[in-house]
Amino acid sequence: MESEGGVAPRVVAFVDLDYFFAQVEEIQRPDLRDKPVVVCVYSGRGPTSGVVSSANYVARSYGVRAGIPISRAVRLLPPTSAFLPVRMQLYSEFSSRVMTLLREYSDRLRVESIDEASMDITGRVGGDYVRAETLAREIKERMRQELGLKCTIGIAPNRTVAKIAADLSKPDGMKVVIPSQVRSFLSPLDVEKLPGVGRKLAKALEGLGVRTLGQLARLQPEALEEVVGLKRASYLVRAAAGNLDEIISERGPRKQLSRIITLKMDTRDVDEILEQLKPSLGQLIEKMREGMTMARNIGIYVVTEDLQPITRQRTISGPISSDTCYEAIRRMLTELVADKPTIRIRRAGIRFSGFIAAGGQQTLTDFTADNP
Ligand code: DCP
Ligand code: CA
Ligand code: CA
Repeated sequence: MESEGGVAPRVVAFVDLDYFFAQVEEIQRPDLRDKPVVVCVYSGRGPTSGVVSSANYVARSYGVRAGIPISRAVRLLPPTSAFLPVRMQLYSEFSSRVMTLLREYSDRLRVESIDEASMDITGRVGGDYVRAETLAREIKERMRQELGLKCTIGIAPNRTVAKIAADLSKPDGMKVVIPSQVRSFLSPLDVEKLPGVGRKLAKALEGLGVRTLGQLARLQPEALEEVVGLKRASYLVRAAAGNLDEIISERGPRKQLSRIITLKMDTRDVDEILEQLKPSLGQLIEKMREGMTMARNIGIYVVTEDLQPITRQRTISGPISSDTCYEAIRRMLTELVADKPTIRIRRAGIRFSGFIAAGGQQTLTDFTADNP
């Protein structure tokens, strides 16, 4: 299949597992299958405090969604519904098996998150979109047979379009967008369908009269410069036109995630430091959620007024929440200033490490969030 330039378009498949955590729970307990199933991150504060992590489609028909408070899900759902605590270890093992299966079909595979992967299958199917569709059917069949999992697959000339195609075809779906149909496929879609365009940006675009990807694609990047900067603007315009040609690069699991700040003044006041670190902690936890990874270790990194670096670390023994992390950081800082009576701290940081690989190569058996 040749395009005008004489360069054969690539063939990219994007695989997203349906209602992943809840689906794995259904596989473990077939009696749950026709009931609302809600997988929850309990904060431990009260019997229903915390948020919903994943809901099966029965639960969604009652208005339950990932991210809503558990207490709200309890009010929305009938009493026969199953509320289950997250079991990251289990999902991580399923994810690994999925990625191993997908790797068999890929020239290159990129693990995007615990339940998503993009695959360059150009060579594998000889650039042929009909063969790509057959391959996708085979993947779906084997996932079902060997793992009991349903998934949705989008196929397109690039990763972004393949992801959008998958997003629009959930659950248990499949959508092939051949190169000549990319523009017409994207054009009528709402700008928010583009990965990375949230409510806020969509509102700003609406202010410029841009609601659809077709309108965005026709914009000069300069018109968006004020809103998002020129670099992001030209990225968005190209993405909306279906012209991004991102290389699907394999990448290993993340090793660490950290943020460091310079304090407003040198201090040894733990509460003051914690107050200033709070936004960084929120950002780090958000990042882990986005990547669907979980850390086993949390550490602090401080630089003293005479520029000495000091680190401390501990293992997180329980589900990660901002409360548990905040407490761990408080304890480490309190011990540190107690150990060093003259210390004054100039910079302070937080570091997460020891990530559970989402579909990666290692198996971790000592992650404790699963244990009640
Ligand atoms: N997840 C979470 N909290 C969120 C969003 C997701 O803990 N706010 C977890 C649970 C999900 C998994 O990540 O099962 C994958 O996220 P998806 O957004 O792909 O959601 P699902 O797989 O649950 O549903 P869908 O069928 O819509 O893909
Ligand atoms: Ca999913
Ligand atoms: Ca997903």
